[in-house]
Amino acid sequence: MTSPTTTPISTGVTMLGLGAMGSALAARLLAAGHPVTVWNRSVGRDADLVERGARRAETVADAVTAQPLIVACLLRHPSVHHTLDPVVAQLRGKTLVNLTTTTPNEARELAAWAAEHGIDYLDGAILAVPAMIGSPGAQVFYGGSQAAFDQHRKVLDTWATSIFDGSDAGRASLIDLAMLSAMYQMFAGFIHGAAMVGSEGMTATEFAARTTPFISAMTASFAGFARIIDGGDYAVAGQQSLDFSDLSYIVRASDEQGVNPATLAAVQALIGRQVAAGHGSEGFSRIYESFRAAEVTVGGGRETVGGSHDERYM
Ligand code: FVH
Repeated sequence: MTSPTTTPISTGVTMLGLGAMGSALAARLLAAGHPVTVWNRSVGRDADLVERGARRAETVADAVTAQPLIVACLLRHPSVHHTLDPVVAQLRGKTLVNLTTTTPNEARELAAWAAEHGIDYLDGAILAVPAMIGSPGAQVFYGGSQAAFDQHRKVLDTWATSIFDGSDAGRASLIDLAMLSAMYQMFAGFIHGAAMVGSEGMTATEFAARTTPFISAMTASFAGFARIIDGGDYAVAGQQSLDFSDLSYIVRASDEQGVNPATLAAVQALIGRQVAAGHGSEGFSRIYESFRAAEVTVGGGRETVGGSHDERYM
């Protein structure tokens, strides 16, 4: 006798926010066979999803009562409160996965708000563009409720590789924004270089072709910098010293070409601060110390010194 087969029940998901990313997430859920309810602040963005099988909710209240798992993919932190505060009573007992980009502290604020109202909260940070959703290169970092992560892992994995970064709801955002900071500063560096050679007629396309292999090779240095930063000894032998890394000649060259050297001048200022403090013979990763806000010991703990931006970092 054969045992009866059971059809796995797919979790029903409500998607709040149907911008480029919310629509991609909802489409992927539909493709994976999940019942999906959709809501968007302004009308007309759900037509394609409804055609593919999503159920349109006319109001946020209708949307959050329709399914056990609520996913928000809105613009910024205020839009989450703007959307969810009026329906907080209906959210009690549900799971909220917030994929809206926020700062770490904003994510923690939302987690505290959710806890106060009996909502299981998971904060997510998406490392992908909409076209990557459902493909192997996409990643989403999560922080907050481990129970929510474990229970809904199957849903989360339809979008991307899911990585749980612990119970601190702000941690996923912190890692995400730190990675974006690295990326944007690299992009700005490339564009500054393109402006330098562009001042004498080289196209950005040619500069990209010349620069890409070099910069790709340079990323291999990250691991070495990281070892020194984590070890805390910036004087380890065999490194290029900060004295050697003086960038003022590149700043001057940029200026001479009529190209704003602001990004590089900022790096030079970080170097200069460490050289002025007597660390010129140490390695480039010493500028890590220039990034850290001044701290004082208060009652056995560390506390950031208040005051203006310049007072804290310069
Ligand atoms: N798109 C991307 O590549 C990035 C990848 C990394 C993660 N981000 C974050 O995802 C959030 C949503 O991004 P998006 O690309 O979907 O953004 P938009 O296409 O601009 O759609 C924004 C949606 O938010 C709704 N919205 C805005 N303000 C409010 C509000 N006050 N109340 C309710 N909803 C609001 C907006 O609605 P509407 O303008 O159509 O009425 C859209 O649905 C975002 O955090 C990225 O940082 C994406």
